[in-house]
Amino acid sequence: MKILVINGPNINMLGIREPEIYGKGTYAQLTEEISKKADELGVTVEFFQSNHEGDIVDKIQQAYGNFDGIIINPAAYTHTSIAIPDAIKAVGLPTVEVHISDPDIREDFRKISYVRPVCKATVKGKGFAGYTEALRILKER
Ligand code: CA2
Repeated sequence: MKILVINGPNINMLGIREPEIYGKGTYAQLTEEISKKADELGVTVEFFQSNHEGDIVDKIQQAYGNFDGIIINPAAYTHTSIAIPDAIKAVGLPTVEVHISDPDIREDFRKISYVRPVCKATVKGKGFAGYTEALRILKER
């Protein structure tokens, strides 16, 4: 089973600021943690992080026929992008939305997720562990 793990804008800056919201871990530590869990579950993972909406759309399209599922934290694009959920719908791959924090208990503008309706599940507010939970969800399907 091959899973594509996509992270959106500024996730590469984790650990540098706002540790009270996102924790102290860096993006490198995040990918390490996910890789370990993936090995345990016998799942192959590939990581992609971009600050550019169109690049994320391209990557989702390229996943068609090459991956069995997608884990995505679209970061700020969660609350603004229509192109990302359209791409997820277009490829038809089972997708789990992950957020490190819980956007629903933060500013009002974070309460809208355009991605949520096209995802099999949303895991939020569980820190880095949310990604490993998403792996389990996709594995169990
Ligand atoms: O909680 C999440 O995972 C978010 O997707 C993170 C996004 C935010 O825009 C979403 O509303 C919720 C932000 C990504 C990282 O932003 C940083 C901000 C300061 C320092 C480092 C990273």
